[in-house]
Amino acid sequence: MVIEHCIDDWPAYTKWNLEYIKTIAGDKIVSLYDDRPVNYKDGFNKPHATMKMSEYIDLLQREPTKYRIFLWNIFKEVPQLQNDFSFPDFGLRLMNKLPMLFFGGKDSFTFMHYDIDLANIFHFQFEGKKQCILFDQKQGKYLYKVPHSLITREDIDFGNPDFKKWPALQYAQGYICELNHGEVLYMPEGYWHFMKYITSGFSMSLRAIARNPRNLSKAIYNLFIMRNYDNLMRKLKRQQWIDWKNEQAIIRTNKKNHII
Ligand SMILES: O=C(O)CCC(=O)C(=O)O
Ligand SMILES: [Fe+2]
Repeated sequence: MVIEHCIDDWPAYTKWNLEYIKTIAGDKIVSLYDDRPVNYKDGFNKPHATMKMSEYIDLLQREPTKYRIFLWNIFKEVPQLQNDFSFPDFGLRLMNKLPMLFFGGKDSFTFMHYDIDLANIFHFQFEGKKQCILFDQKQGKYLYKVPHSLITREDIDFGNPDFKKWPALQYAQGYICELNHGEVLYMPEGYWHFMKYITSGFSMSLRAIARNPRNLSKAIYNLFIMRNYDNLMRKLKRQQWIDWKNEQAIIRTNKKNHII
């Protein structure tokens, strides 16, 4: 699932690093996520802080930080960056309006999740190194997934899982890889993914719409119903709703796997 040497001819392959992004987009204000647990006061997948991009890059270069940029469509703000890469022909129709950048500090991680639109994702690594752990959809029943969400229990450390605390995890069969400069990770539609930044760095995702009709209908459900329902319940039931979902993650996983 890791493709090598596929972007060696892109200008971005040699040009794009943190220093370059700082010179070209340093004055932009960016939204940042950290690893705090979901709180009812936040909307569905909402950021936790903002910073000037130049300050954020200084931080990334200076010290480990939990702050990440998740899904930044930088190309809307700095369109000339689009000249540095092309949309490769992977046999899937890539959505060219939605190239997204992801940044993170050393030791930060992106929680285990699948993408709301169950897209096919091509994840291009520019600066830094990250560890990626992937599971197909069928493994979902072992992962303590939180109902009405796209994530698993946030207190599971997928980089070093505690099988005593989370026994169902030992049945999950997944993939693990390290992604380096210039490499591309292909994540088939609906795959669960967890990413840990081994060093600070950044990457870009290109996506192609789900082709399996079941995945496509799930995407439509997630985008138009699940997300709104979850937001509504946060307003009505507050932290109780979040706590109930987290409890259900355990109850349902145990039940499915006959764990008492
Ligand atoms: O790189 C990351 O932090 C997360 C990437 C991701 O979730 C994605 O490409 O869909
Ligand atoms: Fe993702």
